Amino acid sequence: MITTCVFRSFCSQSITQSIPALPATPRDVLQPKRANYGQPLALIPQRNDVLTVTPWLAPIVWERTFDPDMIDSAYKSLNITIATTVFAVGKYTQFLQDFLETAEKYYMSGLRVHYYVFTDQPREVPRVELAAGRKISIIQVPKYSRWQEISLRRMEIIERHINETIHREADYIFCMDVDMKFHDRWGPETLGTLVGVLHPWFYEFTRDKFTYERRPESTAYIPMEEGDFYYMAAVFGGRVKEVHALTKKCHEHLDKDKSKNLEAIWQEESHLNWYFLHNKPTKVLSPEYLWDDQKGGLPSEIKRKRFSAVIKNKEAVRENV
Ligand code: 5GW
Ligand code: MN
Repeated sequence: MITTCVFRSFCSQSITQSIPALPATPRDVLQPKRANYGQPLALIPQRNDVLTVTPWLAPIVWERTFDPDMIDSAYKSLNITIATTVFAVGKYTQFLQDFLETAEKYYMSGLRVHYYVFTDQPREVPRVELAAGRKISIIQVPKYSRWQEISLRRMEIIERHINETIHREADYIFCMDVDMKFHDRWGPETLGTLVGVLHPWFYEFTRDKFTYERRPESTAYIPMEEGDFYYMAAVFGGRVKEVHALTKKCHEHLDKDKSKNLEAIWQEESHLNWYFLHNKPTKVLSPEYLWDDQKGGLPSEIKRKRFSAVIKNKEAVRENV
């Protein structure tokens, strides 16, 4: 008994003393303004048809696993900025209008968003009316001669740009493909330290069917008996510092492979999957957040199509292939 008491008084004293040194309330402590929401019931799962938490206890975000009003009210008061990068090189500038217009309608409504458009033709970036608190920066990038370079260089360019400006200008970042449209709410329920999205063509398969890089010589190598999910590279995100670490490591690995004349089977997507296997995402988004219009009708587990790849005429938009 005496030992416990001594320990307690020692403990509380040292906690009191250390309070001034503690950082301010971290941004992921949520303080929603509303009190009158439906009670979460410990014996009633929100979903019984899908996995809603990973084995490392990261939530998997599906419709009905969160209360959108509560999430909105909790994030509104945090005053955060979400950087959003998108590449539009060559003929891909034609996707910008729909991407930006639908983002203004559905993406992070009511929050500060800073779009970074990387393009070889700044004049082709359409003028889209932005809501209050939202802005767009246009960054000129070279037009690479091989199409693979565009996707390979994205990691390097994002890494450099986070270093140069984004780290000062934003709290969170999402990096997205441009051949996409928003169709429904994409809100702050998607924010987390490190965020990956389930690939809409692979979420029903076992790991041996995933198109990971299978050659041991590559830095993206994943053996058959390893792997959690197959993540799609069309979206990844998180806290700016974490995404900087991700792009830095993937860039490093892309260069290392290149020096051995290797190119991973799905370029940066293979490296992203390696990264997420070894650095588990703290939040995983369901394929609601990354659908593909080519998949046609929605299966019953997909209650909402929030963001989806448009059907593109690859011959018409892709040069140098
Ligand atoms: C990509 C593949 C072959 C030839 C060209 C490209 C390409 C990609 C391009 O010419 N310009 C360009 O800006 N990109 C960027 O890379 C776009 O942001 C695009 O969304 C992203 C990934 O390429 P995608 O969307 O063609 O790849 P998939 O796998 O989604 O079809
Ligand atoms: Mn795409």
